[in-house]
Amino acid sequence: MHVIKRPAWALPESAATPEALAFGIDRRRLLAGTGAIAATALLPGAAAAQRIADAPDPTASLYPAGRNPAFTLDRPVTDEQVNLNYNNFYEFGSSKSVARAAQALKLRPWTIAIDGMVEKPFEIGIDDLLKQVSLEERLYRHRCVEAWSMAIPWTGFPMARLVEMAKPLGSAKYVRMETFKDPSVAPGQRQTWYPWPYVEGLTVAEATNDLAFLVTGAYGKPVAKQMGAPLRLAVPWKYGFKSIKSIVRFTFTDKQPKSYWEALQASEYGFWANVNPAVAHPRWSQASERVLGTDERRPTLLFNGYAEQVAGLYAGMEKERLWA
Ligand SMILES: Nc1nc2c(c(=O)[nH]1)N[C@H]1C(S)=C(S)[C@@H](COP(=O)(O)O)O[C@H]1N2
Ligand SMILES: [Mo]
Repeated sequence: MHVIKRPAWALPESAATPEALAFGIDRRRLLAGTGAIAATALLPGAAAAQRIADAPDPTASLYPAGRNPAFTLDRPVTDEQVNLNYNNFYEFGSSKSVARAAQALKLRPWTIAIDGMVEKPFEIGIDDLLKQVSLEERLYRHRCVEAWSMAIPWTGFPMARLVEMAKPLGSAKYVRMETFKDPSVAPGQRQTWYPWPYVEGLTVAEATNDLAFLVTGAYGKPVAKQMGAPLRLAVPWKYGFKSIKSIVRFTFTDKQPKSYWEALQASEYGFWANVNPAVAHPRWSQASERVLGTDERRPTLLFNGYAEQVAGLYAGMEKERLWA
């Protein structure tokens, strides 16, 4: 048998995946990278999905938006092709190769409900929402709990702006967010043992922190379906699973929301899920990360390098389970 000696952090990728919980993954396709994707994109199914789902995007002229220079990176932006072809989006399958399946998602009409403990619940279409906010580009790091990372030029608007529009009551402490649910377009949602729809949550204090960003675009254009179009979250100081995709509902509540991964495996995934290299996941170290699109492995930083902006949110909470 061929045995490779590795340093302790160099776990086989299969050990470091939440989906390794119970389900098989097609690692070969994942590792084959963009070449394999280019080949699969030629399959007739992909072309058909494109034709059915794609009307011209009415917001295309909003891109590229000006870059906010306050958000800088300590590493190069990840190649767009890497980001477009290596995705976590369980609605479309549990492998990283969901780009093609995700093209079946229909982006218009796209209605977002804002409800719960707010002055007056309402619904708003994505295009009307976009008329009420101003878009900017921010360079953010992204650290998946599986110990890989990327750096992305997101376009969007501060989540604080949405909270302001929602007018939450003083008693609302959390924002619960929900992804669309439509098993007719999302084959993963036909797997009824998963707790659909995908749910995530933040405290209102976290949601109004300047770093919490609602994403509508990436790489200078509307965000791709497989990356969570038409509206996703980016909370870069938390593990990637907090950054919920394709959001249709924001509910203000005084009850801590139970997120999708927590519902599946509470012993491994909690509510706070802040990045901390010193606290290992029960099945692997979080000390370092594999930088996608490179051969590099980097040490992971506390709060993914954003401690200065967010550490204050957790003052006096030492007894809470702050790290996933
Ligand atoms: N609705 C939904 N949102 C989701 C997920 C998902 O499976 N479904 N996966 C999460 C995880 S684990 C990560 S790492 C990021 C991946 O985003 P990306 O594919 O754009 O890199 O999306 C997050 N948001
Ligand atoms: Mo993730």
